[in-house]
Amino acid sequence: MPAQRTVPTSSQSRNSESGAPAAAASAPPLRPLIKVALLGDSQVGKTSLMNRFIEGTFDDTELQTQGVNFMEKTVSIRGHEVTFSIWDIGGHKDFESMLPLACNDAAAMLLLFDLSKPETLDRIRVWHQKARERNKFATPVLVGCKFDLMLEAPLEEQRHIVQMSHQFAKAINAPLVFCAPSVPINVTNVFKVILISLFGLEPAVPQLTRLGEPLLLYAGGELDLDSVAEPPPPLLPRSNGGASPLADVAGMAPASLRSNSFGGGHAGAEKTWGASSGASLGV
Ligand SMILES: Nc1nc2c(ncn2[C@@H]2O[C@H](COP(=O)(O)OP(=O)(O)O)[C@@H](O)[C@H]2O)c(=O)[nH]1
Ligand SMILES: [Mg+2]
Repeated sequence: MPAQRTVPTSSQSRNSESGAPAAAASAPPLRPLIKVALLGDSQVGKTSLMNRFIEGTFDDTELQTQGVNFMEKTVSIRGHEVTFSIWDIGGHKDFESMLPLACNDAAAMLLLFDLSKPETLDRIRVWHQKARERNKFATPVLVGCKFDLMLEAPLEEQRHIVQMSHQFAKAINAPLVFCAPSVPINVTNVFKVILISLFGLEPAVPQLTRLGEPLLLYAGGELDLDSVAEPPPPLLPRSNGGASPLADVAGMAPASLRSNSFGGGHAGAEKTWGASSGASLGV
């Protein structure tokens, strides 16, 4: 079963004067926990996506994740807090033994491939099938990573990978997002799309549908391959976020971070950024 708790309603937070039991007044507010499994071949960008979303950093060295890592981040959405628990699987041969840790109880699975290596999209079939054997309910999102590298390919190659990934997303009934943790582009939006899909929220995130754009397709959004987006200005990797015309839209309110690992992996710092500012996640 997906790990979900309900967002407290105003009636749940009534105090004893308004008729609710006294215990309810002192109980901490319930906070939905959304477990997200990161799946996909080694080196496609899973750890980079997690680090960029959780810590706002990017490391361009090639580190091989060992075992399974998880990190948590609490964000504020429309006045309520939700916690993402993100599980990042290593790319070692024995990955199948790690799948249960990442997949069991996941509410969402991000199926990642490298937009500059079409063979990693083919492999998504296997990842999807193996994950489904373990979890029939998790909401899938197909994520093409390293969008900055894809823009360096000839337009016809770009068109091909866009069509193939769109076809695959439709086949598994999944939203499709192209992102680049390096810049960053669409990193926050990946997690907004999870919330939109899980909670059926009325989205305030515009869909991006044209060739040359970092695709953002959900809720049956269709590709528009007849028009090509203007070539973007140079996409410069940034180690700590920053403004870029294609960069993530703002609106994420980090409340707290926690990381851990099983069986080794990147060192995970324990860190707190203080309470949520109450800003909306913007979905
Ligand atoms: N150009 C570019 N490189 C990236 C991007 N995301 C990750 N990388 C690089 O790709 C390599 C593999 O990334 P990593 O997150 O470790 O992949 P994982 O094995 O799937 O966890 C690293 O050298 C990253 O720096 C991106 O958006 N653009
Ligand atoms: Mg990794």
